Amino acid sequence: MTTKIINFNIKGDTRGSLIACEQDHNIPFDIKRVYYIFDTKENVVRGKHAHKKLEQILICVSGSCEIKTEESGQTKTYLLDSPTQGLYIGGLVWREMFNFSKNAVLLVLASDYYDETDYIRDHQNFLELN
Ligand code: T46
Repeated sequence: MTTKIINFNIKGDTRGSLIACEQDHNIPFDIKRVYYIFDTKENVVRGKHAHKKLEQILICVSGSCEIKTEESGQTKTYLLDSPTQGLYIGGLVWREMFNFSKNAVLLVLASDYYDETDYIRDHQNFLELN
């Protein structure tokens, strides 16, 4: 299985909450890139691709969104609505992100730099490799 929810430890005190993401501690890969997705319009579906090698953790640090994953003929839908949870996606997994709330900010930690050659954007091609 190459998708799983990671629950982060909260460093909370009377002032509020803080979560630290640390490579090799609560993040199971070296973090080479961080990006975030925000201001996604209503009814938009993002993603619609798989990666050959990239590992990522998706954290909805504000608002909510849903992630549909597909691998080995199985689909799962995850609701990300808390900054205390991350969705790990590794390997050959088709992913679609949808139902973004107005204030949604999806933070992504990635194991490698941006590389278009690592993307599989054709679903039929993905099914043949999966
Ligand atoms: C993924 C999901 C969760 C860059 O120039 N650098 C980057 O690091 C990224 C991620 C994208 N871009 C460019 C490429 C496109 O021109 O930004 C534009 C939007 O990227 P894309 O259409 O791939 O975005 P999403 O939201 O469909 O997918 C992204 C990631 O690309 C992908 O790896 O797994 O978020």
